[in-house]
Amino acid sequence: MARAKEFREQWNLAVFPDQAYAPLAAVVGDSLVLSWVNTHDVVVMPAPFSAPGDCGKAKSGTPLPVYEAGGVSYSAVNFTQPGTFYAVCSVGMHCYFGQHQQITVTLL
Ligand SMILES: [Cu+2]
Repeated sequence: MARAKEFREQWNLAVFPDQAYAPLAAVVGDSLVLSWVNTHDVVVMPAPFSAPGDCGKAKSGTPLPVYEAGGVSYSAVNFTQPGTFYAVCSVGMHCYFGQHQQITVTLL
């Protein structure tokens, strides 16, 4: 069995095209840690979700718990089932400014 991966990403605005979050491909058992130092959050939105058109719905997403350590805020999610969903920041216009990522989780 493949060793589970822990993906780690800085969670910030992605205003410019070269900052855009590439879709993340994970398998069940992997996890993702998003960390930031400014005011952000992480909500999970089900597919289909497309930005910027659906950014207005971000407030209806499922928020992930936010933890803090040493001045850094972070959220973590363990992928327990296959599917496609989106991690989105619901603060202000952040989603419109590129703070969203498609995550696809597959079985091994
Ligand atoms: Cu944000």
